Amino acid sequence: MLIAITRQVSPAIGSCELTHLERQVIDVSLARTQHFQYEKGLSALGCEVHSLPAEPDLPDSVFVEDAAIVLDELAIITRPGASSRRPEVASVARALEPHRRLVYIEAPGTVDGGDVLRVGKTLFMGLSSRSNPSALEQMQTALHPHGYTVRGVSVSGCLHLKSAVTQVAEGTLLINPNWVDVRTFGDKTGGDWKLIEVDESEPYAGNALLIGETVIYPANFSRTRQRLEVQGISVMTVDVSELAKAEGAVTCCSLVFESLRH
Ligand code: CIR
Repeated sequence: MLIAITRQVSPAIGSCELTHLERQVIDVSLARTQHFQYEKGLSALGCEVHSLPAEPDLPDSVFVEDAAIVLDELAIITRPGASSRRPEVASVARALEPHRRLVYIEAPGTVDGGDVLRVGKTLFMGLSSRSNPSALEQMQTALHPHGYTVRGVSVSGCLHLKSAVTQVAEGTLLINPNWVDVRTFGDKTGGDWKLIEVDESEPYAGNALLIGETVIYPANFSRTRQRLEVQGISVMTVDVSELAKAEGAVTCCSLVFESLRH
């Protein structure tokens, strides 16, 4: 069974961190409605949704993805790059504790979960304004014994690696070639990953959340969505326009993992 940890939208979301976007007014009530629809999408795809209560003092806390990286063997509790976001991790760690052994990233390491793309036993980690080589090294040390390879990847023009590239099907990645070097993903043992590029007019369209064989995907990227559907990928759209104003997208709002408890 899949578990999805989410967190309700903070009433303070209007004071979120912003790196590449101009601040716009966020309609908190609409953001909550959209977030609820997103949670319904997760449930419809078979996830048991564990929704944490809103954190009134933590504007970005709806973006739970950044607080942890959950693998079958353990969960890495991150040390987010933005200091305003560091208090978010304690409650996420508590929520994960019944499910996984926890390993903490220590200072001076910083990493946001949004920078970590897992494809099979390889983790690509964006070396962004949020995630640094010390955290990369700590991840390598923690994960190597479990057979994972952790590779640093340069990203530019976007907040996180997963703003630029995400997995949309077995062996297939959706990618914005202007934000990350496509050659990084050109080789894998046993053959290449198939790459689908976002439509040029939709630079933010690279973030999709794969659950089973369906992707949860923002409603406003119709051109890129067509590219996915032409490849036979099943797409469930959700309107996340208010969360997008906070520089968040669909992967950011959940931590999805297999329940190992019976
Ligand atoms: C931030 O700047 O940290 C938030 N406003 C947005 C975080 C989005 N998270 C993600 O893409 N994983």
